Amino acid sequence: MRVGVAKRSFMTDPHCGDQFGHWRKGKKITLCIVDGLGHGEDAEKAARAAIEYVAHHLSAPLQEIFSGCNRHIRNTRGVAMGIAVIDEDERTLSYAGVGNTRIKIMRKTSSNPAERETVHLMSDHGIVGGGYRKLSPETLPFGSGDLVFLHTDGVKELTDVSGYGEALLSDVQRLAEQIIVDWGCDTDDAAVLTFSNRV
Ligand SMILES: [Mn+2]
Repeated sequence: MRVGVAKRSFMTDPHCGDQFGHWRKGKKITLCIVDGLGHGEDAEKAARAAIEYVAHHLSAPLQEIFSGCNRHIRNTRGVAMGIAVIDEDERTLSYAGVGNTRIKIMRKTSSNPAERETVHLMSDHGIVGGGYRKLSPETLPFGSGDLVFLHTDGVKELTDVSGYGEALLSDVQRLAEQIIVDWGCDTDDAAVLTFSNRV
């Protein structure tokens, strides 16, 4: 898979409340980022419970994954969670999120394939495990050469990789590590997951 991941714990704590998962099932790729509330052991417990739930429900629609996970981890302190599902047949990316995890999509523009435009999608308010009012999944075209990254709020919202150059952008593992170095906050756990749609 063309996935890169990087994370860093607050104060180099052995426990990290930020976790991620990525899975392929047939022509569908699921990318998930989770931020357990706060940090430390209980945050990690909540985040791991959420990832495990998602891993066992990859075929379910996003609405069901979120509502099922919300019930399943209600005895934890809860998490923010974002999930992107890439459908290789349809050439689409669908996203839904609850809480303050973020997603950025960098798509090649049709007018100039050397250029990329950045698209942000919104997450809904709430806490998975603590309740949320609504979930608003969105789907958009996601073609060859497009990039996506999901990150927690331990990575600055204003993260801008447009200056990184094609060599770094095409090496998703290095890209993930560089994002943590350049845009990670020292005040919280930080995690990023990058995916490149190279075909
Ligand atoms: Mn956080």
